[in-house]
Amino acid sequence: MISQKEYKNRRDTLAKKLSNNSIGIIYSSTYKIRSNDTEYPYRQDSNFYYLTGFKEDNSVLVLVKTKNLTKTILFVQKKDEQLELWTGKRQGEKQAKKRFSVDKVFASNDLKKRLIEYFVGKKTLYCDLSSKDKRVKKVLDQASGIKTQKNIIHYIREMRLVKSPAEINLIKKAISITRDAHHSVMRSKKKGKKEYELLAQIEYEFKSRGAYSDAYISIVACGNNANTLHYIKNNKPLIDKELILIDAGSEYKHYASDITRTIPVNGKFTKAQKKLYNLVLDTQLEIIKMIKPHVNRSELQKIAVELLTKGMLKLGILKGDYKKLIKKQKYKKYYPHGIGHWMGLDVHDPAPYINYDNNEIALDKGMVLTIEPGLYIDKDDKSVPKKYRGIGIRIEDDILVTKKGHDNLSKDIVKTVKEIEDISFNLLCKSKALAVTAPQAK
Ligand SMILES: [Mn+2]
Repeated sequence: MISQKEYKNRRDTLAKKLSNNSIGIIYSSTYKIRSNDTEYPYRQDSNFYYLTGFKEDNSVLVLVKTKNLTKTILFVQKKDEQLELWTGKRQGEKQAKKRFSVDKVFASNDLKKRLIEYFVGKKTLYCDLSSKDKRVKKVLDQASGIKTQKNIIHYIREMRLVKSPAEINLIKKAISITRDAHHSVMRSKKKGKKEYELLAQIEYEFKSRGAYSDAYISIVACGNNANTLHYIKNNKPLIDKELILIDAGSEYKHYASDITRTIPVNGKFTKAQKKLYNLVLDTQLEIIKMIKPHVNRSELQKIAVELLTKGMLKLGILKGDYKKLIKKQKYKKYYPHGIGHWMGLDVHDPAPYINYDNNEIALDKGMVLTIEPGLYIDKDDKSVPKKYRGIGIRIEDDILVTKKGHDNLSKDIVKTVKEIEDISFNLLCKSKALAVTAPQAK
């Protein structure tokens, strides 16, 4: 749980970054249409949620800063018995004022009228200038008298880089739910099923353990399908003796987890699969070992590239001179993506990677990132020994940077060849760390 005090502190921190005589406006997200008049499930905007903890749509946070005094105003949907009958209870102004420690709460309908008053004498308007939201365009028109416009999202993203203990707890909870889902799939019989049946199982495990949603569209990719990096069709049969790449993470109270495991359909790796798998795993373990404050993400990528290239040379996947292969980026055909990304309220957390001087932001205590090396060998790649073709492997964990090093938050999700084979044949049931916890309501 994130306390109201923490949300207030965040608003105070943001207000300090704004110039005097300015106004900042942050909108909730809107419903997105799926087809005709049905919508996708509502998900609050991460920046708005970060500053308020308020879940309702059609709401707006306004910061009015005069000299060194900032007033925070939340605009919420009015109570409406008739509409609430259809769409559920709303907080309304009174309740919201009690629960959320902002200075004032007004009805969203009054926003335009109130802004006229707030805009008087203001020199800077802070808004999400990169947004395509119609409401942002409208407010920019209304504020045409304000000289300077700045993107408020930059300031919020900076704040989101380092996670608080309360945020880390929610991420840990999301990961523990994800762990149980991956373990459940590892334990179950997969031969004869379709990819989407495993997806259904994962979604069932997420929801029955209190994660309302997944953090992104899960990938369940058997065999060569794993070589499509964002494979989300998930509709092919699971074929005996092939591997399944499963990239799936739950979202818990708006916080993401992002985990990939690659497991055999029949529970046992072939010799060739094992060799490729261990190359990716050894690389991942080496990279995780390097994580501590002051290390750059680009250093992690550099070492990953070196280790994977060396390994691929050994297996005969790449041929030639090691230095030339690195220089010519020959690894890119088989390892085309980055080593990882920030994670938090969004699975790809939009916190910055470079600072204002264009220098890379080094790792520091409280940052959370994924480490996810992979190797993808297309089934038709004739330059590679036949036994390795049609195999795609990625192994991904979520890592917290600590004062002296790191904490792999997903360390108890099984990962070695032996562990995966053992859990597949139910040989790991007794281990406490691996026990699937009983489903819980919330
Ligand atoms: Mn990821």
